[in-house]
Amino acid sequence: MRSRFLYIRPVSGPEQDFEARYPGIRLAPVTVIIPAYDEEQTVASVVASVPAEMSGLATSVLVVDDGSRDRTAERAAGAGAYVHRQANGGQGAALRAGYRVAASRGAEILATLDADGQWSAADLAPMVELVARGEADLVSGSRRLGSDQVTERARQAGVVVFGRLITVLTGQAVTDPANGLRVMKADVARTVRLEQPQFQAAELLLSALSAGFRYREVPVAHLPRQAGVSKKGNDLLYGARYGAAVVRTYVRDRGWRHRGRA
Ligand SMILES: Nc1nc2c(ncn2[C@@H]2O[C@H](COP(=O)(O)OP(=O)(O)O)[C@@H](O)[C@H]2O)c(=O)[nH]1
Ligand SMILES: [Mg+2]
Repeated sequence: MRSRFLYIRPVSGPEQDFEARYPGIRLAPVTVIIPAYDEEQTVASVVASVPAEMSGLATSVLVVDDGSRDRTAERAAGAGAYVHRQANGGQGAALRAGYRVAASRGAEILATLDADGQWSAADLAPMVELVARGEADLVSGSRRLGSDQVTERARQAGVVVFGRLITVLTGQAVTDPANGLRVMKADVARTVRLEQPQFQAAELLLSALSAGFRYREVPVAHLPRQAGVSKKGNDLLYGARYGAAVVRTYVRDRGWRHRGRA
C-alpha cells in the first residue's frame, strides 16, 4: 500500500535535531519509540529490556525526551538508545516526533513502550510478529484481554467506557484504547492525521480505522509504576479530555471510510 498523505504535523524540526546528533544514521527495521518525561529512575532498564531482535528483525530504541528536568536523556543514551530531544509539547507530540524520525530513518515497523516500566517489552514480540507476517497493520496491547495489576478504579472504568465508545463508533472491537504498547507499519504513521498534543493513542486508532487499516489486539500485562509519578494528572479531567479527543477525531475522519483509499 502506498501512502497518499503525510499528515504528521511537523514538531519544531525533529529531523533537524536528530540529524545533528546522529548524522546519516539509519534505524533498524523495528524501532521501539519510548516517550519519556522525568523518568531517570526507570528509563535505562526499560531501554535495556528491549530485545535485540523481534520476529527475526533487528531493533533500535528511540527515546523522545521533551525537556525533562532530570537525567532521563543521559540515562537513555547510556543504555544504548538513540535520543531525540525537543521542547515540551506533551506525550502525543513526543510520539508524533518519534514516528516521524523513525519512519524517515529506515524503520519499517514502529512500536511504542512507556519509560516507566508499566508495560513489558517482552509483550511487544507477538505484536511485531503479526505486523511482520502481514496479518495486521496496527496492533494494540490489551490489559483487558491480558492482566491489570494497577487497580485504580477510575482508570479501569475509563478504559472500559472508552473502549465501548470507540467500538460503537467504528464497528471494530476495541478493549483497551489507552494501552502503552502499540505496533504498526510505518505506513500507518505516515498516513493518519495526528494533531493531538496528549491523546494520540485515541487519535491514531480512530484515524487508522477510518483509513481502513487492519487492527488487532494482543493480551498484555499492565504493571505498577516502578518509580516516579504519572504525568497524566486528575483522572476525571483526563477522562473528559480523552473523550473529547475521541469525538473530535471521529467527526474529523469519519468521511474517509466512504471516500475509500488507494
Ligand atoms: N516526552 C514526553 N513523554 C511523556 C510526556 N508525558 C508522559 N510521557 C511519557 O509517556 C509515558 C506514559 O506516561 P505516564 O505518565 O506513565 O502515563 P500513565 O501510565 O497513563 O499514568 C511515560 O513514559 C512518560 O514519561 C511528555 O509530555 N513528554
Ligand atoms: Mg505510566
